[in-house]
Amino acid sequence: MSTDTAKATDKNAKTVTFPKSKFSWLWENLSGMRVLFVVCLFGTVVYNVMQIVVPFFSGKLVDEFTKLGNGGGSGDYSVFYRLIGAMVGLTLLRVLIVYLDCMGYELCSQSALFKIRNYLYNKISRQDMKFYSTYRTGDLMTRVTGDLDAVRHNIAWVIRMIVESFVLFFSAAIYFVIMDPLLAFSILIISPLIFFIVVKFKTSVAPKHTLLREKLASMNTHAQENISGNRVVKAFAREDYEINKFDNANKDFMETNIDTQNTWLKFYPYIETIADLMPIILLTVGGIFIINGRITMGEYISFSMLIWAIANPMRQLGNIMNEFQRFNAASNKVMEIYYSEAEIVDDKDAIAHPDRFEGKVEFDHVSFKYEDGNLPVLYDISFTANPGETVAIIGETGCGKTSLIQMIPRFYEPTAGKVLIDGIDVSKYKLTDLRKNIGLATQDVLLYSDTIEGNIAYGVPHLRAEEIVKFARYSAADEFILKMPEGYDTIVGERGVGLSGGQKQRISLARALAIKPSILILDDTTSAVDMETEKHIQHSLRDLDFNCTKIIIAQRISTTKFADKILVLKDGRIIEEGTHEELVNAGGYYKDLVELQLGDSIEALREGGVL
Ligand code: DUT
Ligand code: MG
Repeated sequence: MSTDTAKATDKNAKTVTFPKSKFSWLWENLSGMRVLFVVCLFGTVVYNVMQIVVPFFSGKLVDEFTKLGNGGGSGDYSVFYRLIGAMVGLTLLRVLIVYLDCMGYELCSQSALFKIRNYLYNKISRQDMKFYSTYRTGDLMTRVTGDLDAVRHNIAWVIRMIVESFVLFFSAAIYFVIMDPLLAFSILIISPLIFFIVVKFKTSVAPKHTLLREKLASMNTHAQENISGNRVVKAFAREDYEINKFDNANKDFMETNIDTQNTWLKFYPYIETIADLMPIILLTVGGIFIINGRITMGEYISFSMLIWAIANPMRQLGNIMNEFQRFNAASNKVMEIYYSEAEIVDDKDAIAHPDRFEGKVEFDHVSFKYEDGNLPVLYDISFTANPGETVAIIGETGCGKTSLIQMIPRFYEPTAGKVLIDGIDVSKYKLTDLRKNIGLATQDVLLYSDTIEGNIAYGVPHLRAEEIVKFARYSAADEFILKMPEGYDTIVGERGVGLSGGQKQRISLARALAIKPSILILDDTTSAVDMETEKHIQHSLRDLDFNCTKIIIAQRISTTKFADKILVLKDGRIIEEGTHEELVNAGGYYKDLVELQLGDSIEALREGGVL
């Protein structure tokens, strides 16, 4: 990790570079709490130095006690009591400092957690389509929960432990050196060995933490996909398969967890042996020094009471290193999102357009290819939808219809050519102004776990009740909504569970209409409604009480029939363009489609005994 940039290597060995090192990133997010954090660090130094002082007093106490015991010749009871008082006082003060210190760290870490989590959520919400097709939901959820908690833990515990270990070790070492350099030297000479072992441990455990983090994300993704896709699971009676899949992911995670924790066990015996050697050296060398009269009994007791302050930080190093590597792996994941930038953003001098658009939509030689796709999806598309016109797009599945309309609100950008609204390239408008003017009913409907009213008014939160009803009528939804137990106040379940496909489509249409868009885009929005309802919707769309250009993707001739212009798309190219009559007369793909669909209807009527 360099000082100004931090590099992270993910499982695909792709190196991600962040603009800041991990610690300056943490520092940035401790804003408002920095003074408290520094005070806490200082507190950690203080209470650990105090730990060293207690054995010092104990040593003095023993020496005083010995003098008193030897007939009290040179001993002084007042010194003795003062020493006891100082020890008790110091211990109580230390406990108080530790208590306040822990609270301080907790406060700092929670504040940073809150800040980063909000920032991440904001970042994720403002990302573009490419981001959402790159990251899986379960993985993103892991980043804002588990990973972020490892970051919090680093502030609240790991940093404290690092400071604690260093302060304890070095203050005890300094104390030892001052008391008796030779004895200190004979004990400390073996300590560098521990650092070698810990560095080796770090190298071996770091990739395991990265792997562990991946396994956790994978397990969460399994769970999330299984829960949100439960209807499919049930439909195919694949519960056992899904349970098994999760079981494997869970087992995989557990095994990686055990393996990671066991890594320390390989190093632990060496550390423990070295740490245990220290009291033995003290006993031997110290014993000889007492006999020689080089040190007093009290000094020996101070040494032996302090030997833990040298040995324990060494034992702790493994634990700290483990937690630090966990933080390392987790923070890479968090920082990746934290520093991610949406590619589709406002231009430097984006045009503000708070008012309605006239509604002229032009495609000017637009070609498009998904970044991860091999072949272009759209080739040289040019057409114009004039204000108030209805343009219908029809074509076989996978021919590029959805991809085409997604370029109007700039969900994706053309690889060549331009999309213009009112003569201006869509990339020049401010994104919010552009999107607020476009009403979109997507192909796969997503409703929120909210009331029907709340769902319809999603784009205009303070929409009046009668307006909501009006838009529901436009989309032929009013009737079935009124039949529901609580009418417009009925809460729809997650993703609209509890409604039929056609009902969901109609609410989604009402939601798109409610913003009174200057451009309305409907992506197969009436595919699941019956012919009669569709007719009603077509009728309403022609008689909207606001001006609106409509771009309608449809599979049915009944929908395209009244359009001002029909575009027939095939393999990403416009192969036919014109009105219903023109295209029928032209005798191409569209005419075949008309015959096919009418043929089907006639067939259906025959079968029904009507003909
Ligand atoms: N495609 C991608 N990545 C995506 C979405 C689609 O590579 O994220 C491909 C699949 C398909 C082509 O682009 O081969 C066109 O897809 P689109 O969704 O535009 O097709 P459609 O005309 O809307 O099909 P449907 O009628 O099934 O909705
Ligand atoms: Mg589509």
